[in-house]
Amino acid sequence: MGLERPGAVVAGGPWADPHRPIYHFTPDRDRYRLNDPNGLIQWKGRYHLFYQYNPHGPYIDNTHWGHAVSDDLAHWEHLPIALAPTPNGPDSGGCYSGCAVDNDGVPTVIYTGIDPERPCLATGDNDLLTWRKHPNNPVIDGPPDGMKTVGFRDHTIWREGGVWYQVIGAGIAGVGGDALLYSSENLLDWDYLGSLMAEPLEDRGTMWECPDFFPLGDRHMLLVSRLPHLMGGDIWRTRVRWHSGDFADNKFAPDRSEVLDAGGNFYAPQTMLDDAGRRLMWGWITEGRSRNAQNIAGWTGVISLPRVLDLDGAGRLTQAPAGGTESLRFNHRQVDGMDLPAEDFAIAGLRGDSLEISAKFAMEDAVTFGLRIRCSPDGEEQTTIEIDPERQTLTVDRTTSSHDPEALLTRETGSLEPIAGDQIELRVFLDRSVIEVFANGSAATSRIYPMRADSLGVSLFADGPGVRLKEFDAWEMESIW
Ligand code: DQQ
Repeated sequence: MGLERPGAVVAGGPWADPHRPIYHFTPDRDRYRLNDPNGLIQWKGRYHLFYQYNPHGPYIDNTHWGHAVSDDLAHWEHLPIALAPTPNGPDSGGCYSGCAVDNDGVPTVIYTGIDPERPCLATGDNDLLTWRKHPNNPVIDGPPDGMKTVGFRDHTIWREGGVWYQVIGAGIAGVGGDALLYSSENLLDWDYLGSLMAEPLEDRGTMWECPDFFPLGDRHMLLVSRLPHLMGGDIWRTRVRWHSGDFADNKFAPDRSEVLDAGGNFYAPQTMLDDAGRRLMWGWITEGRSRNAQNIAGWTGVISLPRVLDLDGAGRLTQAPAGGTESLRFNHRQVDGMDLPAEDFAIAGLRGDSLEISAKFAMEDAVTFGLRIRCSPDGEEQTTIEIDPERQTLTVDRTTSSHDPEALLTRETGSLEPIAGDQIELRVFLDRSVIEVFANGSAATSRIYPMRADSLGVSLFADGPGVRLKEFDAWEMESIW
């Protein structure tokens, strides 16, 4: 039984594409590209999501800021485009990534106008529906005097002691990525204060995209989407890293640094503090199929579910789903507690391409175990979420996810911390081609493109005895549209 290539399947437009998620945010268009989340802000109680957007096709060009709003972090209402390039303006080449702040009641965004890359400012009306670009744009003329850059873009802004601070991502030619710190009294006139970093990091890559800098617990956190190489005109993206450390006298001194997401498709995240005091993060879920397949599908890019960031007792950054999507659940399935047999154990009656799965395991022995999803009955296509207690890793293995030769078929591994009592709590959000996995505070985000219409099964597995399934719940998920 076979589906044809996506090109043939999507004849009815992108919503007919079987790989298009139904409960993750994507724009309401026939042809578009979405990438970074931008300008995240809770305004008058509502969550606003802006995002990098080409409303004309699935490729990066003529970048706008799309806009959507949500009350429950699950359902989104599409709003009119917020920013579009102004011909002959400082953003004529595109409105690249940036952030939003509340300037004493005036919603204000700072973004990168290109080309060249320069910070620009716009203010919104009280409903954030129309935006006015400031006549003084760009608000910073260019990189600091004498600094030769390969990149000078993306912004994070906060206010402290009545002063605004801004960090801009940079790539210093021949040196590497950096985060440049500025201050201002009015968001318009900015003074350069030097690198945010107390000491240069060892492995800086070539450019730091989308820096995000914020306090969390008693630490400061810097998220960086680091570009290591430019390959053949295309960008070879690496994983996002988090750094934690102290921030004093305008210098950040990180003493810990780790990969943010263990999967292969999470990039350019941005955070915001919500009214409840939660540090929420959204990221761009990138593609794992060929450009040709994206062009045929007509769309590219997904926004992740929101995640709550925290620090655990050992100072590790933890991520957990922010919630809201519980209202989408239907067709609840449960499996009673049991010792997992040392073989694949298909869960009868549980099938689907849009599911939430929540499972708790207790480990008596260091045996690798986990879950397989989007399984065809004969196992030709399947994706494995694997926990290795000995190596303390979380892996998404998509080497057999699809028999489409153009789909990314890799195995991605990241670190996983055990919790008290050797228990693992797994939450899996499967949304057609999107998988977001949460396990004990670690996260892994990947894309898969099964081609068979019967690749819908779910099974548990253990490589030997010694794993107890304590709880297992699964639901099918409704569309948010
Ligand atoms: N995407 C934006 C840039 C940013 C990059 C352009 C990261 O501002 O550096 O769409 O994905």
